[in-house]
Amino acid sequence: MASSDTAGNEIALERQNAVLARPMTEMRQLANAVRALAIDGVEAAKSGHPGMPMGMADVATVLWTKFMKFDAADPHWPDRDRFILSAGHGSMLLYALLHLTGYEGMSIDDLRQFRQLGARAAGHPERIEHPAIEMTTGPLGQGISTATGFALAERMLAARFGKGMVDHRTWVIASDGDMMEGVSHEACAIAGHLGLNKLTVFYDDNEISIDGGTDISMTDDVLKRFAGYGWATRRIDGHDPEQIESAIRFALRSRKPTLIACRTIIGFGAPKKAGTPATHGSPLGADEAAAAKALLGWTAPPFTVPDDILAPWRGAGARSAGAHRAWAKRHAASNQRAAFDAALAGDLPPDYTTAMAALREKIAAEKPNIATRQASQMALDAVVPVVPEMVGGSADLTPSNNTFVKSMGVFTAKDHSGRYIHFGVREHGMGTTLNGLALHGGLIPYGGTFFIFSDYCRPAIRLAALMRIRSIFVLTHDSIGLGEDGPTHQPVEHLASFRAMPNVLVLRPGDAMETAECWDIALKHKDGPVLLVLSRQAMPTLPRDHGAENLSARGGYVVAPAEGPRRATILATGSEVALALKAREMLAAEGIAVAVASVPSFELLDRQDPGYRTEVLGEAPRVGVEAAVGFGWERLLGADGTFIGMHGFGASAPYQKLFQHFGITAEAIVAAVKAKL
Ligand SMILES: Cc1ncc(C[n+]2csc(CCOP(=O)(O)OP(=O)(O)O)c2C)c(N)n1
Ligand SMILES: [Mg+2]
Repeated sequence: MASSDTAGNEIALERQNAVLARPMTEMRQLANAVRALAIDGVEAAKSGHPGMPMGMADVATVLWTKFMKFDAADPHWPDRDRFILSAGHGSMLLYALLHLTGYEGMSIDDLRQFRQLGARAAGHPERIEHPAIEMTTGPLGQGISTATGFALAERMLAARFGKGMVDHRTWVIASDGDMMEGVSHEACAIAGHLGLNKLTVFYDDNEISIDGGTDISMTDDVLKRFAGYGWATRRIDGHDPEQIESAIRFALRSRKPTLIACRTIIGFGAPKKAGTPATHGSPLGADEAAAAKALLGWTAPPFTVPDDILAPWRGAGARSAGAHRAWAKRHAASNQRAAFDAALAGDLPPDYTTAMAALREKIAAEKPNIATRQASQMALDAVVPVVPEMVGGSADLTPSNNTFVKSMGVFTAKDHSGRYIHFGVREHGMGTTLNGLALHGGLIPYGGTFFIFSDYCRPAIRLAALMRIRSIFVLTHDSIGLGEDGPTHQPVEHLASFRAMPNVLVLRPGDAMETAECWDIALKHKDGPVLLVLSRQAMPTLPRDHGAENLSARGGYVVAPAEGPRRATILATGSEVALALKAREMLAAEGIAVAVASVPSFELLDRQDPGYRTEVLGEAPRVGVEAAVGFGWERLLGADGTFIGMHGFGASAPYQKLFQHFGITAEAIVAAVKAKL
């Protein structure tokens, strides 16, 4: 802990006394209700983080009672302002605000259940627990960075549907930890570059994190840093309602995103512990809790908000009901109403079905020998023009990821009509922005990078999975098949690691038709992120049924049956399906009949009934082939299966040489099958 702690604490207590010496106002009373509930929730749970809610109560109260546009009666109102508690450890702040403003589903009993099994008031805010929790937060940096996507979504939809339908703001509370996390640098740079002026971040500049004063690890000038990104900045006393108000008015007028650094005292009100890390993540304790309430002038019993304080809070919850009604009238009268509702529902338009069918016919007729990343481009060229909700981008790899469709146009600070985003070399910021776009509603976002750099955006993918949202990741250059760029660029463990992540759909198509099918699956998958894992190198069209059925949607299927009783099954994904087919021919020449199954998705195959699975996997010995590590393949191969793939990192060479070098060849498959007979 920092040696300066005791001195820091004394200074904080002096400041605290100076604030408390000011005459009591209704605004402070309202803020004290937040503080009291935060104290009570954490004391009851005997765990949690009281410091941040107590410190930021004044800022949050001014924002929620005077400025933020929301209607507690309808958390789904599409034109509501979005509020994101990036410092998710301060969850009691959000729960208290939801309760006080009168949202259904956040009663005093819910607050009493804080942090208990099944409680809506979970340890950190979880999107699936309450509709007014815009996103799940807790991993520092994610909230502030996802906010870029929320704010971008608002601009994109306003450009499409007009100000009468879409005109709202994104508000964030972020902490020191949020500022220290790298992803905030990436995403806030994107927000500044794109001039997302309706985004406002309140930085809880309390100079405290867990290990002590922030001076032990942080000398960044946060305001200068944000000014450098193209943000407007202000520094205020976070306990002075007038300064808070004036800073918010400044943000409302700003042509840039705005950072308001709020100097606050963590644990504000606690007579001994205020201003110290002790209030960050532990209950105050009965004595300090009682003393804090006394110091704040709060006399109500625990979990009780006096009527004269609850009434103005409930008034705040209904403050925008008139604006909501006016919006509903405009919405009802709009000739774009049907399109708007369909976009918000996330449904694909009827033209989509036609476009996808035409794409299938084209592939069936042309049987192109192309890389799946190119097949992905074909799919995007076909569907993007008829699905106006689709917005996409790449982390500076557009020509490699094949993610741009000409008719999209590029979104820039000056032109909001574009649907393509140049994220720059910022994979993590891209991931969080995609998540924000998906969370906002009305858009179907995708973003591209090399599969290897999924590592650089993994926390965003994990949060998308946890939140079950529709972010699509286009991940090209999927194996040693990328060749000369070598092992730094060659994923080996990534398929296994994402297959291990709950709620993620990993799709690795093996030809152009499967790629079209995987896009179809991705676009229809509404409840979790999808990873499209695509090759750099070309591969032949598979000799399969090219009818209307999406075979990939079953996760796996028999591409080529055994001619005769099945002696073995070769299972493969992506570029390795072609190798498996070659091995099948070689074996057939020797009179050994084997089936080849393509398995574009382990997860989808897993969901099929046992009868179908047996049809695909067969009862004969199994050989699995994938240019990646075999971890997890035992689920398909069983204890007796043989896996042919990678057993370590790759190398730099032309890719044909690499497949030879690492023994991922038709000959090796033939030998493995024979060894089983
Ligand atoms: C990515 C990530 N790393 C670490 C943590 C654990 N953690 C929770 S809060 C916190 C820092 C607390 O400091 P600050 O962000 O300033 O919050 P305050 O104590 O001021 O409320 C840390 C390291 C986390 N939640 N997320
Ligand atoms: Mg802090």
